[in-house]
Amino acid sequence: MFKLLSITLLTMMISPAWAAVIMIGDNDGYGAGIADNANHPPFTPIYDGRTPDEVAATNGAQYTDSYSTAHPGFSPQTGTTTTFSFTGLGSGWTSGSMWFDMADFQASTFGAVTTTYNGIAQNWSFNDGYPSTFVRYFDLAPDVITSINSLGYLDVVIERSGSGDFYGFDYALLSDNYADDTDPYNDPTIGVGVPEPATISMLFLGLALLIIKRKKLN
Ligand SMILES: [Ca+2]
Ligand SMILES: [Ca+2]
Ligand SMILES: [Ca+2]
Repeated sequence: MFKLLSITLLTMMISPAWAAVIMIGDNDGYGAGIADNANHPPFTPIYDGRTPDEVAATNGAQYTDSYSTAHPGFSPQTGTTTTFSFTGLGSGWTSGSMWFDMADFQASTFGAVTTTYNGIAQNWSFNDGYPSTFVRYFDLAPDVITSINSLGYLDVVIERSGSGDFYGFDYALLSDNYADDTDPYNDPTIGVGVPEPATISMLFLGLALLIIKRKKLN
């Protein structure tokens, strides 16, 4: 019994299951408390509501809470890309889904961005209009799951050489479940997340106590 419990605890500790949700950006309403799935006050042509941490980030959080600063200039910028990098994903993925809290995508008016997940083309021809925020949800296709397992990461690359659209992100989020929440109006970041270090410490403490107890019984 103790062995079983110990194995269970060990499995919980090494399993990526609780790291199932990774969020880039902090969902603070574009740095200005702007609501999801709503009209927002007009952004200035180059809006920058980033915190110093977000400005310094290298995982894509530097592209949140900004509007057109991710792609500087007022016309299509060949070669400028926005990359959200989800790293340390391991190789045990069997399903996955993503959310993007985005603002003001206008593909028909200004041209669609070219977006890839680990180099695999995605259709990002969104027409949410202006001034509109929208939380969008996707299941990941099997080829994307395969690429995560072979690379151990997921790079979402958004390239604007064919688009003059200005847009923004509040966050990008990756889960290792399909259909974790198919309701785009239900904030997926509520009630989920990576456990605090204290939780991990408690698990180690629990395992240690079990081992000690078992030794006493032997
Ligand atoms: Ca939001
Ligand atoms: Ca923020
Ligand atoms: Ca736009």
